[in-house]
Amino acid sequence: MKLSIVLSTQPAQFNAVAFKGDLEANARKIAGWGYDGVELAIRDPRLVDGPALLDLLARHGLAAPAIGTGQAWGEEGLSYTDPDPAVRQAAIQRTIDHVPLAAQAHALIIIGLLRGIVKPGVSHQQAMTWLVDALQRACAAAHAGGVRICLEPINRYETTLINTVSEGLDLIERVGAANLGLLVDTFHMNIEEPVIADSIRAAGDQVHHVHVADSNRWYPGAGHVDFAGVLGALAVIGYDGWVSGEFMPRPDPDTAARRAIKYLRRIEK
Ligand code: LER
Ligand code: MN
Repeated sequence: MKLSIVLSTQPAQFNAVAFKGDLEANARKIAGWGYDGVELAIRDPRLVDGPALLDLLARHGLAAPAIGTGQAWGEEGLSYTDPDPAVRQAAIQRTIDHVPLAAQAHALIIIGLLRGIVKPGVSHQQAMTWLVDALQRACAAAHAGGVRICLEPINRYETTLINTVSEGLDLIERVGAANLGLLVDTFHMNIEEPVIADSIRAAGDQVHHVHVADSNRWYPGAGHVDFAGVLGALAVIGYDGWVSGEFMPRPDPDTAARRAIKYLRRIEK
């Protein structure tokens, strides 16, 4: 199992990111604990020196399998489903801006909360139409760079647009882009899926990336998610992608990261 953990390239409000701040120090620690890579959380790729960042990670033997985009929603309010067309366009453009670094890093681009929420005065149907259109345009741009995009079902308390794996699979079909897949996150699945392992098996080869956090969004092993069942289902579908830790920095970032990898390495056997 290739294990990564979320690393933000800048300060961020999102609470399930354990590592932000000094990149060099964080990369050294993360590599030292045995992680194979980092999932980069990047608000605006135009503000990041991509080659220098990848060079820094390479010096620590770390891959960058995915780029998270949610900070553009959390910090700037960009989304695919905002009633203002300029905001929707900016969200699509922001996704396209991630493509060069994603191509260089061989990373997936994650669409989590950048899809947005159903804003007051907008129907769910209208928001879905905007979402499909945005994903089609983003996927076309990513395809030109050989990059895949993955859409993350997110629990009902954060958005009402695509909460479940089944809704995610329907959306992928509607978008019709070969480079669009799913990111499954065990925290969201614990809230929305009847049986997490069954949903992973149902998604099959559409699972392109995995986020792990326990039921309480602490590190795996701190709650009641059946991670042996999750890893078993990933093995059944022949998943050979990355498993990425996205959990709260509790009791502190270093302890959470160390306990997560220790636990996951123990149960993968
Ligand atoms: C992001 O990966 C996530 O899981 C969401 O809760 C917030 O974007
Ligand atoms: Mn997630």
